[in-house]
Order: sequence, then structure tokens, then C-alpha cells
Amino acid sequence: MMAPAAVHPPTEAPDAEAEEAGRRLFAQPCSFLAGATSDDALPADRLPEIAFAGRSNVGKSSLINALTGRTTLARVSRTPGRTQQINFFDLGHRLMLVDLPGYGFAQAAKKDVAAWTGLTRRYLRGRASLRRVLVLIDARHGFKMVDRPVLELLDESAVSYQIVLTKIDEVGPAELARRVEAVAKEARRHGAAHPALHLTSARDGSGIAALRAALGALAAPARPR
Ligand SMILES: Nc1nc2c(ncn2[C@@H]2O[C@H](COP(=O)(O)OP(=O)(O)OP(=O)(O)O)[C@@H](O)[C@H]2O)c(=O)[nH]1
Ligand SMILES: [Mg+2]
Repeated sequence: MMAPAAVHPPTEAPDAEAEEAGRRLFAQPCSFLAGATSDDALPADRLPEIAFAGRSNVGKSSLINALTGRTTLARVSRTPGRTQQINFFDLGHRLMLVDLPGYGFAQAAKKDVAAWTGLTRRYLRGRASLRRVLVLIDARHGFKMVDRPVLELLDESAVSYQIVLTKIDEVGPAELARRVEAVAKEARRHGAAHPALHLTSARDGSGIAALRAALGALAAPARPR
């Protein structure tokens, strides 16, 4: 699958070597390690971690499945808000993929919202091994009000984060270009945001190789055999 044409502002374009390294990393076995609903259930932070954050239904679990080439690793929900725990996936003992609970679903019980802002907040603020947070934004909708407090929290926590547009298969090229422009403009107002956006589709595979390459650069080195 071809990556989408370059759009202004620039999206991340990896070189062939980085792409091959990312491909090899994500071909490693990936296994579910833990599903944490409380601080004391978080696994030891021994590996560099990449957290996937975003509104409920934005496609976090689907993106993890697409990156790892599995269809059933992270559970994909038809009912928004199903993933109410922090799920950890160990990728080849080199990188931890962390599926965060979705936020902002309309029927959320108050206690669920409190749970997100409790455990997830503490995780984002205090996790020493957290290398990057991917903030997923639906390419059909762009930023919503519920995303703003999350960006602010990330700014405060001083963790590096990056915007990933999801479901780009659902929008035409002109709309996508407009969305990228608007999202990038908003992201530039946040100091800690990585300037390049990733444009992805878990459905048709667009942008997956490029994202693997970018994340590969953050992984622990492969052990010599
Ligand atoms: N067209 C299209 N649909 C997608 C894509 N990625 C995910 N979806 C659909 O969007 C819905 C939600 O996907 P999930 O991966 O469960 O979303 P999530 O962010 O993990 O949701 P929560 O765990 O509830 O927060 C599912 O019906 C997916 O099939 C994509 O790239 N393209
Ligand atoms: Mg999910």
C-alpha cells in the first residue's frame, strides 16, 4: 500500500533502512502482558513504552492490531468504551505497546470518566519508561473538545507526543488535506507535540509502515544472537 501523497505540513517520511528496521521489529512476537485497572497492577517498566490515547472508538486497538499484523491482539470494540483498563503488549521484548482506555464517549458513567482521569493521568504523568504518546484523532472529525484537556495534560507532563490521524480510508484527498492542515495548526500551539503527523488506516494499511519505522527508532536495541 502506498503512503498517502505528501501533504503540507509535512508528514513523517522514513528512509528505507528505518522502514526495514520497523518492519523487522513489528514482525517479532507480540503478547498481551497485563490489563491494569489500578496503579499497583501496572507491570514493571522495563521496556520503552508507546501509549495509544484517543477518544473512544477512534481506532486505538485497531491500530495496534494493524501495526503488529494481528487481527485479534487488542480487542476491537463495537461498543464504545469497552477498553476500560490499560492494556500492555510486549513486542519482542523491545517495545511495550500500551492501549489506554478511550475517553469522551457520550454514555460514559461519571465514575468511568473519573477512572480515566485517575489511573490514566497518573500513568501519563509518572511512567519513567514512557517514550511517546500517540494521540489518535479520527480523520473524519479532527480535534474535538474532549481532546483538549488531554493535550493539556500531556503538555504539563512533558511527555513527547504525536498526533496520528486514523481511518483516512474514510475521507477523500481534499478533505484529508484540509483536516491535516487544521490538526497540525492546533498541534503547533502545544509545545510538547511532535511536529509531524502520521496518517493511517488500519483498514487498508496506509501509513502503517511509516509508523512502524518511527516507533522502531524508539525501541530497545535488538539483542545480538
Ligand atoms: N474505516 C475504518 N474503520 C476503522 C479503522 N480503525 C478502526 N475502525 C473501526 O472503528 C471502530 C472502533 O475501533 P477500535 O479499534 O475498537 O477503537 P478504540 O479506540 O480501541 O475504541 P475503545 O477501546 O472503545 O476506546 C471499529 O468498528 C473499527 O472497525 C480504520 O482505519 N478505518
Ligand atoms: Mg480499544
